[in-house]
Amino acid sequence: MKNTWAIVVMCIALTLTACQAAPDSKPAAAPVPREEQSASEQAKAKASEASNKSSQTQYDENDVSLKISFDHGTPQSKRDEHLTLVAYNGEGKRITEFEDVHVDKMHLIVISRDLSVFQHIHPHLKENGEFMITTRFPKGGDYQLISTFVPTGMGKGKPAIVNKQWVHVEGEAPTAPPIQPDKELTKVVDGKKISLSFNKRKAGETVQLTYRFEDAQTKKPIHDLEFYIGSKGHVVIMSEDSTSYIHTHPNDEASTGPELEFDANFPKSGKYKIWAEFQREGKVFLVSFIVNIPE
Ligand SMILES: [Cu+2]
Repeated sequence: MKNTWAIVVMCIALTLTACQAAPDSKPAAAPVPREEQSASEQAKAKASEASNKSSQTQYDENDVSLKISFDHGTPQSKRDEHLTLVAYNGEGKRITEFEDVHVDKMHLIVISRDLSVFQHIHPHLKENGEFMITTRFPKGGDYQLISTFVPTGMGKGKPAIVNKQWVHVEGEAPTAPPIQPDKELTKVVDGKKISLSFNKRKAGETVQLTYRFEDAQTKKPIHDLEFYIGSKGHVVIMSEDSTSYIHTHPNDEASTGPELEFDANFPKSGKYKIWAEFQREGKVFLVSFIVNIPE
């Protein structure tokens, strides 16, 4: 049973990764003129324009759209915001049944444009097909809402739907420090020392990320990581320009530490922020790093 679950988790992980990589790989795969740089730059600009538009119009490549609304109308920072999310099929009919994706029916990732705010929350599904969740935006500004879900009857093996939308949150918006790659990929969180290493850093190829855990005081390796929402770890990656999103899970869900390996494909060179969530002794902990991925 455990094995079956691990395989299911891995399958979902693979489809998620494949699905999320797709929108960003499209511009690169498009027939870009062979000639000078300016032509390819134009193509790039067009592609990014298209992706911006798509987030605003709730476009989804699978014909499924998602309407997100706020009880207060316009969301504001530093107060409870009640969100309602409703999915519609290609004919505009409300979808009411969903499969589990890592235990929950929907995963909602909230990331501010400056990458300083990260939330991974799980809206609750009502019988009428409305997903509801209450959250707080710590400051004003633009946020990307990334919802992952699988409507029932979508067909086996189909990738989960990853819907991305921007929302503007009213309120004071202090400027965040510019995104700077971390010099050292080691941090101490709640008494745990967490290190991240790469087998290589290269855009457009599968790269292996290894997280290592040890007790910050005793230096003893940690061997008792637990499942958190159906996985031993959730790694979410966003490019500096907020267009490339990756969500990946450990290659070996049976591992409990001290190391967990993840595969990821960074579609293009540049700076990325990487958030990772793990659980130990019933407590979830989050660690983030900023890295540079060369060409
Ligand atoms: Cu995950």
